[in-house]
Amino acid sequence: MDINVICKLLQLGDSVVNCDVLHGGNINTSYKVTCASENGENDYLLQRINKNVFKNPVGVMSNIQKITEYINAKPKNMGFIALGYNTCADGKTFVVDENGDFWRARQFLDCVCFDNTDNLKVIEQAGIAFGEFQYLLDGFDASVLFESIPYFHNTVKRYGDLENALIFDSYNRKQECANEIEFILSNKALASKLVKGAMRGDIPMRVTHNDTKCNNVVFDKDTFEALSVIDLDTIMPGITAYDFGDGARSICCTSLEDEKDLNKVKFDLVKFDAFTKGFLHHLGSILSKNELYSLCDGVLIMTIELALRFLEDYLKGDFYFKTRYPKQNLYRARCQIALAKDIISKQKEIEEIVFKYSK
Ligand code: GN1
Ligand code: MG
Repeated sequence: MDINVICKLLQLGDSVVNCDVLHGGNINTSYKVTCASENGENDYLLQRINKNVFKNPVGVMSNIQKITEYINAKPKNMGFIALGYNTCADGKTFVVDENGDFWRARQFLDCVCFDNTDNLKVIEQAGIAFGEFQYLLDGFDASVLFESIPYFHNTVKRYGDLENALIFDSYNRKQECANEIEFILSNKALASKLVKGAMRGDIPMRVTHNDTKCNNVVFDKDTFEALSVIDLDTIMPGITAYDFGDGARSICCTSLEDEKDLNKVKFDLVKFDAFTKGFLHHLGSILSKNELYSLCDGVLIMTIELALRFLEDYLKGDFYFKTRYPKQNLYRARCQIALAKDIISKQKEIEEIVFKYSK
């Protein structure tokens, strides 16, 4: 099925005037399409869902629909919106092509996104966006959601997967990563702390975004105020520390995710202060003491988890994350490890900042 037909089925317009590939996410394939109809031209974000990663795209789209309807039905909170997808004539929010690929589209916002930023206002706004998202979902019945990627942040399962990859070493890459493997394996007990706390019931389950990196927030291009969080594919039951930790490791890092000069990779406490202030702005008032402590652990654990995921993907021949050049996953893993080491040296300050902003 060509793009013209897909856009028509998604009711974006009569014809496609322009189509550009967007490079941003590591998972789905995204395009900016301009479609013409009798009302003029409109821009949309058109995406092909990665079916290798999302085995149940219908479940993913159903989760997104439920969540966005729930948030948008609430009295507007700081102008925050949840972005839903366009519907076809049959009411579905996706089209399936002859290859079994799922396509979806939504309005293309005239806004800005950052892979990385030093602007503290933007960072606080990113914290507000992710915190607010979870705050607005407090009370949502998580049992109606599909698990879009089972065991996504389950570090116990992820260590098992890494250990299997090490046994097979199918691409003969193990030796080259000896130091990285050693660091990750030596942190196994610590990295399992959140999952075990959740399993014991010490940390409550909520509805979490689960992919809170910097470029999954969109900002007003003039005021830099957060407009919305995007990339809602991984919304699932989870614990707050996943979102807080993943956001902190992404947003408070001083470098890009595949920086080669590891001396440039640091955890910036000034950025962390701004991010935490935003994240806990409303959410802080509903979190328990255990949850607040878990946030501090989350920063380190989510960093180690992502290092493990990049490394495992490298060992398995780069089948999961999109890569733009050879060894990118290895560089990504090294970068997260350098960040984790810096986070370990700043644990005390991290705790002080979290408790400063908890009410
Ligand atoms: C992926 O799709 P994107 O680029 O926003 C990944 C996240 C990782 C991130 C690292 C579904 O996010 O878990 O933290 O790359 N998403 C999925 O850059 O695996
Ligand atoms: Mg993304």
